[in-house]
Amino acid sequence: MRSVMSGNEAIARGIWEAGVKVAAAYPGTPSTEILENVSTYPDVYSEWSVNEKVALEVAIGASSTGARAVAAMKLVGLNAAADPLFNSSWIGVRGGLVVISADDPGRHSSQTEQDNKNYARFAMIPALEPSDSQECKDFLMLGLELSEELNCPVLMRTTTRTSHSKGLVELGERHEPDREIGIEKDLKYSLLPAFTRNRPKEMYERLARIRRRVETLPINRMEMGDTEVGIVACGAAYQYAREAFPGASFLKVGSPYPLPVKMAANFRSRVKTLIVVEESDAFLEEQLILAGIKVDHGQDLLPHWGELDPALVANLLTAAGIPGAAASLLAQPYAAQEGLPVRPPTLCPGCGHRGVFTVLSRLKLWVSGDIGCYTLGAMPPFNAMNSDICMGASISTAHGIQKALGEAAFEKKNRKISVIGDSTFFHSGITGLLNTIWNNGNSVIVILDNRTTGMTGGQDTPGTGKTLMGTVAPALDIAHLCRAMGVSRVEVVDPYDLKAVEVSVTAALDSGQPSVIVAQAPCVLEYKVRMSDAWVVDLEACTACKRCLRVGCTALSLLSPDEKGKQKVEIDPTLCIGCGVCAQMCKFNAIGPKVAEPARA
Ligand SMILES: Cc1ncc(C[n+]2csc(CCOP(=O)(O)OP(=O)(O)O)c2C)c(N)n1
Repeated sequence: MRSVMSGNEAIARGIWEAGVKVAAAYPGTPSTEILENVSTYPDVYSEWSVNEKVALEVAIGASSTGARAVAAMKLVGLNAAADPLFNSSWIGVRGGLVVISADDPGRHSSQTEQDNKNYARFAMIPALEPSDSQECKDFLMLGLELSEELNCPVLMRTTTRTSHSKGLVELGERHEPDREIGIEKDLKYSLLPAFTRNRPKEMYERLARIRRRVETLPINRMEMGDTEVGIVACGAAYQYAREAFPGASFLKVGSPYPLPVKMAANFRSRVKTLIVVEESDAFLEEQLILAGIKVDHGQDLLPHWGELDPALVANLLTAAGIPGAAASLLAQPYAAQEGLPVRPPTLCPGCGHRGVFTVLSRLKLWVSGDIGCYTLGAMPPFNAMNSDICMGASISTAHGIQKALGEAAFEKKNRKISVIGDSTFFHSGITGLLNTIWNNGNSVIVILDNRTTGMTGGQDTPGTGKTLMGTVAPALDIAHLCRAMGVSRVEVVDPYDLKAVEVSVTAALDSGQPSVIVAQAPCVLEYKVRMSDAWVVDLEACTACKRCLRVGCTALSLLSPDEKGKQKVEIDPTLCIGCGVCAQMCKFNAIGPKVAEPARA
C-alpha cells in the first residue's frame, strides 16, 4: 500500500516499521512533525524531552539496552546535543541509534543556518541525506541497520524542503529486531581515559570500514545520461539539479559522509565536465578534491548559503556556459521575491506577551532576549529586545553584562532585564538562573509563562501537566522552582495588566536583588482564549492620536480619513479576543467592551 506523506511523516513511519522502541526530541522547525507523528504509533515510546541534549541521552540509554532508538532535532538543536553525539560515537551502540538533524538552508524558521553534515565528519560517523519522502523512510531504516552493523550512531540530515514536501511512500509492517532487551555491564559505557586507551585506533579502523561500506550502498548510484555534464548531488539539491538538467548524468549521493570516492572516481572518468550542486557548505566538493578527483565547478558558481531551487541552478550554471538546462526554467525569473511588500511576523492578537513588551518598550530598558514567539518583541512597534543569541542565553548573557559593568551595572542608564519563555526556561534557562544566583548576580528576569511551546506550534512542556503521549504528568510551578533555587524576589503578574507589569518591573530593578517576574497568561492560540466579545472603538471619543497602535495588535487598523482628514481606529471583531491592552493605552476612554443592546420587549 502507498500513502502520500511529508518527509517528516515518512520518517515517523520508518521509525515505527523499523521496530524502534524509544524516540525522543525537542521541538524545532523543520523537525517538529517527526515526533508528533511518532506519537500516533503506540508501539513506540515517544517523548518531548526538555532539550536536545537530554533527548539524545535518552536515546543513547535506550540503545544501550539493545533497543532501537532515535533522537530528532532542528539544526541548532544538534549544537546543544553535540556533547552526547561525540561521546556516543566513542561508546558505540547496541541497538541501532539514528540522530536526525533537520537543517534549514535559507533560515525559513531558524536563527542561523549551518550544514550539520559537518558533525558526521567531526564525530567520525556516517551521514545519510534523503531527497524525497520515500527515501526519508528508507534511509531512516537503513541508518538503524548501519548503526548496528558498524557500531556507531548514524546521522540523518534532512532540510526544510525534504522534511515538509509530500510524496508517495510504500508502506510496510513493523518488524522488531529479534533480540533480548536488557542492561549490559560493559566498560565501554565509561569514558574514562584508562578504559578508552584503544578507542581512537578502533574509531579510525571503524571509519575505514564505514568508507568501504558506503561504496556498496544502493543509496549511492550513478544515473548515466548525456556524458557532456556530470552532476554530483545529494538531498534536495539533487532534485533541483535533476529538474534543471534533465538530460545530464548524475552521481546521486545518499551518504554524503563518507562520500563513496571510488564510485565518484569512476563517475568522473565517464563525464566531460563534473559539477557539484549542493546547498550550504562545499561538503561533497571538498571530499572530492581531497580524494584527488577533479571538480570543474561547484561553489565557484553556486551560492554558499541560502536555499537553491531549480531555476536558480539552471540560470547560474547556464550563465557560466554549462549546456543542457531545461528551457522552461531559463525563461523563469528566479529573483521572484524582489518588489514584494515586506510583511514582518507579529504577535497574535490578544497574545499575553504584548503587555510585557508594551511596558518594556515604554521603559526603554536594555532587553536580553531569548528564542520564542516573544523574540518578536525586537520588531516594531516595540523595538524592545537588544539580543537573542541562543536558547537560554537571555539570563546568562545579562549576568555577564552585569559582571563586566561592575558597580556601573546599578546606574540607571545601564538597567537591563532578561526575557525568556517557559519552554526556553525549561530547555536551558534554569542552569543560567542557577549560575546567576550562585555567583551573586542581580538580574531581573521575566519568564513568559504561556503554558506551551508557542513558537513551534504548541507542544507540551514540564509546566503543562501532560506528556507527548497524552499521559498526565506533574505540572511544574515556575515560581516555586525559582524560590527553591534561591531567588529572593519572585512575583507572578498578569501580563494584560500594564500597570501591574510596570510596577513589578520597576520595583524589581529598584530592589537591586535578583528577581524573577512570572508573567502568566495561557497562549491564546493553543488554549483558544477568548476573554469576551470583541471590544469596540467609540468614534466620537477617538481623537486619532494612534496611541493604541503602540501595542502592535493586528486586530486594530486605521479607518479612511474622516472629513477633517483624521484617521481613527477600528477593531476587527473576528480577531479581537477582548484582552483590553489597547484600551489601557487610550487616554480618552475611547475603547471598551461592547455594551449589550437592550432586549426588545
Ligand atoms: C536549540 C534550539 N532548539 C529548538 C529551537 C526551536 N524553538 C524556537 S523557540 C522555541 C521555544 C519557544 O517556546 P517558549 O520559550 O515557551 O516561548 P513561546 O514561543 O511560547 O512564546 C523553540 C523550541 C531553537 N530555536 N533552538
